[in-house]
Amino acid sequence: MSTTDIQLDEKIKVSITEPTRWKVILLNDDTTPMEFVIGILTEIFKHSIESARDIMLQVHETGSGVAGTYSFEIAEAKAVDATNSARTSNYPLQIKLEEE
Ligand code: TYC
Repeated sequence: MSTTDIQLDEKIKVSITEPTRWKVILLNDDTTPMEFVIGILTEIFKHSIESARDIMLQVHETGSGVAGTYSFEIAEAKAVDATNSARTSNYPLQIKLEEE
């Protein structure tokens, strides 16, 4: 028995694309308390109190603001967590995902 080495003369083209990132966007409403939104931003989106307050005020004053940017799976999980938390407290907080 003998083994034979075969030389393959092929070029393999590898193309890698970066996975797209998704923005988690908070929308303003008239009911959800400011302190509750700050809590969502610190607990789920891991912002400092100062940064959470800035984002909350941006949403309050302009209608929307970015809580964070993540892979789709993480963005979706955080949006679901935040929405569940709001619904548990009967707040109408709306969140949307937007591709960067
Ligand atoms: N506008 C709300 C209020 O005055 C506060 C608020 C901020 C609500 C951000 C939602 O995503 C939001 N209580």
